[in-house]
Amino acid sequence: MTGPDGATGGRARVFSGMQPSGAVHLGNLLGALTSWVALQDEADCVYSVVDLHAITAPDEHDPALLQQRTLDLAAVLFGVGVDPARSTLFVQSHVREHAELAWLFNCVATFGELGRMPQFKEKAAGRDASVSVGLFDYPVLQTADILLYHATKVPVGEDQRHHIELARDIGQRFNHRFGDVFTLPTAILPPVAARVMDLQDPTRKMSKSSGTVKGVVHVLDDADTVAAKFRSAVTDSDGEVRIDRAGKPGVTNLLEILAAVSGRSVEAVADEHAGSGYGALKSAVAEAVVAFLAPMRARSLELAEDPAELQRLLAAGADRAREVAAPTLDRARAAMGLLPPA
Ligand code: AQP
Repeated sequence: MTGPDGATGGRARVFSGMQPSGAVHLGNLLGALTSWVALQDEADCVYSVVDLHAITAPDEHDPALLQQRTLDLAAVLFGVGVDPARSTLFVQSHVREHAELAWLFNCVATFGELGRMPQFKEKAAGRDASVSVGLFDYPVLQTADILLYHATKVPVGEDQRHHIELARDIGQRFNHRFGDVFTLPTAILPPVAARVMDLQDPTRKMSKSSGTVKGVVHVLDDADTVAAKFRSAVTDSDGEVRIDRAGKPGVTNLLEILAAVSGRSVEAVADEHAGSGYGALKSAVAEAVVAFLAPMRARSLELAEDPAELQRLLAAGADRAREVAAPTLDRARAAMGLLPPA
């Protein structure tokens, strides 16, 4: 049975998005996608390839590459286990309600709160005057993405925590001023590997657009490439395997990755490897990651060979998404006093 928010059978609604801004990496997978897939068993899940977010990037915008990356990302999302029979997966720009609701929220969000977002500060660092307004406004569009679907849970990595809190604040302010339209969301972070670090610079998060070449492990990397990246991972010089996020970020990152891909706690993994050298630890992580990625990689590559089928699945997803998004937007427009078209 479908409820007023479009959720079926009284299940919780989940929303999350991923930008087609480069190849999907282990941070995206362990921070967010593993939860995306797991939540399908218990919730009504809506997932999106958020292409309107990808065009906020301060770097070059290549239209042909964006289209290719949008399809490539869809193939990986289905390949890692997003199931089109149980979940809705669509391209953000195919559901125009996202952009329109973002405008309404622009008139509720404040300049001050957006300026405090750590991700904007990082991405705009040193070039404030030349970054796009879109980059500044990114969290408002993200608020629209989430609130359009009445999502209560948003599975994301640690770097998105502030954006989800902002989405709550904007939703709450809207409801307070104009009446109860929106459900307030909560971020769902994984118990381990919520912030996977770059293997070459473990003080920085692994990233699609700003990572190092050898420090970012991609879901589509072959086994030899994965092994080589872990072999050259930067650690430290004291030679002791133990958890210490501040003092030993490289080793701790390896332990967290191993824990996440083997479904164990980071403490158990650290105990097991306490007497090992770094070389043995790196081999164990590489082996576990290769085994973890292999089936996802194979499925993603197979799906990428049939772009017409991907487009068909995405179009069906957009139709389903619109069924929830359109009435939500109508309620928001009415609450704000925008005259409905005759
Ligand atoms: N290093 C990470 N560790 C854990 N989770 C991560 N995520 C991103 N990096 C890590 C999570 O992956 C999802 C993807 O979000 P996005 O596509 O909006 O990109 P992002 O958060 O800005 O991360 P990227 O991969 O570094 O992309 P670019 O380079 O384009 O900015 C989110 O849930 C995020 O938390």
